[in-house]
Amino acid sequence: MGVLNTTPDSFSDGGSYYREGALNLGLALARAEQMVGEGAAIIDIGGESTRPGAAPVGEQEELERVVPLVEAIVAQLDVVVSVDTSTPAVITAAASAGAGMINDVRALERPGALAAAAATGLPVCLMHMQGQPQTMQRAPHYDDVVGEVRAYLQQRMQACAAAGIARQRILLDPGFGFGKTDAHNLALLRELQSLAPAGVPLLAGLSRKSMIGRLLQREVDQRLPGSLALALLAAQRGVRILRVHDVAATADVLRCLALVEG
Ligand code: 8Y7
Repeated sequence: MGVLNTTPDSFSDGGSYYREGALNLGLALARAEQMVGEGAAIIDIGGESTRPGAAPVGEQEELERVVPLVEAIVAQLDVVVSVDTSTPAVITAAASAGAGMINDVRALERPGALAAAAATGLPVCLMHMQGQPQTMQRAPHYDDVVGEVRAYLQQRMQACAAAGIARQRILLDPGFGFGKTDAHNLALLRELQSLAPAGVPLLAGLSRKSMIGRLLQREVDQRLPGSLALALLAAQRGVRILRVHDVAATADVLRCLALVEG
């Protein structure tokens, strides 16, 4: 899964596709096409920055960022478009525009999101987050991070089942860096295999994250080796979809793994 950030303030590629204050569809589409050529099977589009401390975005602005780009990618490229959103109106509009998956860092907890996602019939990724993006990294605390994340994901799967979202449509994600210290992230990485019930695929986002910055003392443009190492570890521990910025490099790593494992 290649990340295509349409927000002007993303930590890694913020504003790359903006010209004179407006999202440039051609630039964003070219980047999506490049990632598909490098091996991405899914393109994840987000219109609301979820990085720590990010300002919330209005529904109309999120719709205006996301919908035209979903339409353009679906029309031009043979790839599944995932929409990173928590907003019911965006879930509905993205599905109408041809999106193939919903990626919600709030695990469909916003009022109306479960019903909106159920009505689309699309697969959904449920991610764990402690707290809210503005404050989640202030003092994350768990008694048992692995047990609590596993229980939360289980509980959200049950909420989905009650709303009519079948288990076959669900992906789970521990949410690295979302209300977690480095120790929490490392514990979750060690125990990845135990987080999802059998048959429910795991998705993980580790690419360029600040935990790599802190653990290795690397600025955001120096985090590729750390990102690749964690991608490989995650894949070996059963993660089926990796959300990454560096598609070509990650694809090489996964190809090596596949060759060794036969
Ligand atoms: C994740 C994510 C982000 C992640 C899923 C970043 C939108 C922050 N991270 N979605 N989104 N999992 N499912 O560092 O880890 O890219 S945004």
